[in-house]
Amino acid sequence: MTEESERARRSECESEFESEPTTEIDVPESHPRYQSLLTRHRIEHGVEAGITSKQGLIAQGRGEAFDYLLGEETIPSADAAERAAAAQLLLADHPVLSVNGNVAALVPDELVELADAVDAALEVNLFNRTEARMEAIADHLRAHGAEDVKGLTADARIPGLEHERGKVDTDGIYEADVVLVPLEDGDRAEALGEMDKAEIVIDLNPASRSPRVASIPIVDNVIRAVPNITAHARELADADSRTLERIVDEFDADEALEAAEERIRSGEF
Ligand code: PTJ
Repeated sequence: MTEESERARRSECESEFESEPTTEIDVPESHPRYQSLLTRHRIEHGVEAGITSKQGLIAQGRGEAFDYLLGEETIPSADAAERAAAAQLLLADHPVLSVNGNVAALVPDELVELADAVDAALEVNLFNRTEARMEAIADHLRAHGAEDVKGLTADARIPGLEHERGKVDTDGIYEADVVLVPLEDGDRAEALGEMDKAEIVIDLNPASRSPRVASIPIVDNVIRAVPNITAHARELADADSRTLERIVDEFDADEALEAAEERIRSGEF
């Protein structure tokens, strides 16, 4: 396939992706696996549209297994983490939401809404970075209402990170004081921590390195976590900074990770 025909194929898939309601799958909403099938459907379309990497399919499968064991619901410790994340984002001077190929396919509207609620920037940052995917994701976010999408300039590097995730924008992740990182691979989470940034990580696996190094680990599906952080942020919009700081200080990251692991191991819902 020539580069031109590949571009035409992707553009066809992308417009199909935009025009097709993401809830339109061939199973009724009453199906017990409806949410999980809808998520798969979105990821599959993300790959076809050149947004999600093929590795994103594997990551989704890993996530699904943990979500199944968590009961596919936001457990109380995750809700507390989502509230602390909202408070931390509202307190930030320069918050940035990092976007990869999985979250762009799964929660584009919800990311734009969260960015709006906490006045954060959106920055595309990919592990499997190609210019075509960077542009496809930025276009996709704009089609979902994002006004300013960062990540394409890539004029700064995260110190100590050799791979493509180290490429960031100076006025984005590089200068951010708080970064929300949904679905990460670990290395960058550690490197961002070393830059003294407060880091909020969403990952369904509580044993994964990225939630373990996060200031606020959220063990929940991005599909539930992102809109719930927005709901908390809207509810806390008029809170004063002392109240927000108290919410952040009272959150205990180790306790939240232990509670999630306990839920997964015990299987008690
Ligand atoms: O788009 P790119 O190029 O930046 O690549 C993104 C992926 C996700 C492919 C890349 O970061 C990767 O390979 O990640 P890993 O190492 O597979 O880790 C993904 C983590 O996210 C795993 O711990 C999964 O359990 C978790 N996960 C998967 N789906 C979800 C999830 N966590 C929350 N919500 C999900 N829907």
